Amino acid sequence: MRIFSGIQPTGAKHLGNYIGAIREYVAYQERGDAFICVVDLHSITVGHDPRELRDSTVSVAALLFAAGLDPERSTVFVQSHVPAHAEAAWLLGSVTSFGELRRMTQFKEKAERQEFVAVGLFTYPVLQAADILLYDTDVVPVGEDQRQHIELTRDVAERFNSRYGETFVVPRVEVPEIGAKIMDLQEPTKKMSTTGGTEQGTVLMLDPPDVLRKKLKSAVTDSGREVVRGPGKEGIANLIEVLSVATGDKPDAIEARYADGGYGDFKADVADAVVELLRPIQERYQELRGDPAELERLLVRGAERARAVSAPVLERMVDRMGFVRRPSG
Ligand code: ATP
Ligand code: LTN
Repeated sequence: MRIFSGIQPTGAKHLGNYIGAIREYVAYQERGDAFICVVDLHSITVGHDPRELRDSTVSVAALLFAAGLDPERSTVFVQSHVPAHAEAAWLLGSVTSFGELRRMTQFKEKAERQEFVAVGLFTYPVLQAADILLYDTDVVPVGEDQRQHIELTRDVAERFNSRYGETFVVPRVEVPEIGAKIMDLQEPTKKMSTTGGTEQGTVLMLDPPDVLRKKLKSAVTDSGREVVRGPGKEGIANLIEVLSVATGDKPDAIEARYADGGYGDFKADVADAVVELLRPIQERYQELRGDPAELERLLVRGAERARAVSAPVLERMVDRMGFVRRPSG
């Protein structure tokens, strides 16, 4: 089984990214062949700072290895190192309609926050479809917010296959059962996000323990004292999911354990669990960042493997679409 997912090198990665996505990539490598791409070409679609892009690309790659992606089993690579992505995106642009892209909620939300709305922000999902389809991907693990983009990818793949003949594997989306949408701790009706959330409500994977504790203990809850999920209890429900993922205990068991013990002890336990969850990742991250030559070596190897797998798929696209065969070399 081939899995593929992408993560942007923008903003610091947060607990939602870890629980909804990164943790899943790591789990999937037990079941199949994982390709995880740091999507730098996507990250330039909203105004970016060139001085930061290089560092954040390497930082996110280091975080992926630190979180448990094993370079022997999985392929972690940088999107711009494999030019086939941009090329395939151009080709798929003719198999995707304006109307389809106009309906994408991520575009609508992000465009609203921009003064300058780049064409690249509009065609972002086409590049995402290219990422996925170039690897004959079976499963795309993502958080809930990406479901619509994967549905579009499926539609584009099916349309291409019916216009030009069987070319692509049609991938399926998988979102985790628990933690597919971690909420902002201060505004628990909005997803946790570095671009659209609150600073205090966004737990960063690299926040030091005292900051983690402070953010989690000051999470907005409700005026009750029952640790249960339910209407009006988004804040508590969110913390139950976080604790469930951090400890491996089922949400029902957590509700039973804290019953009506009040929020204080519960929040303190969530804070401790998150600190322990992130501690080993933070330690490995620091070690990796201390060895830039090794990181570079890992990314060179990742790019080589990604090129080898995607090249024949791009060939297939070019061929089916009727382009004159390319001179070799
Ligand atoms: P942000 O909202 O912070 O800008 P993002 O969603 O735009 O992040 P990425 O960092 O590329 O961009 O996301 C990587 C993965 O994390 C995606 O699969 C996405 O679905 C998932 N993800 C993002 N936010 C959350 C969240 N709050 N809960 C669960 N999963 C999330
Ligand atoms: N759009 C995604 C990032 C992304 C991705 C992908 C996810 C780019 N290419 C391919 C899965 C598969 C996001 O904003 N999180």
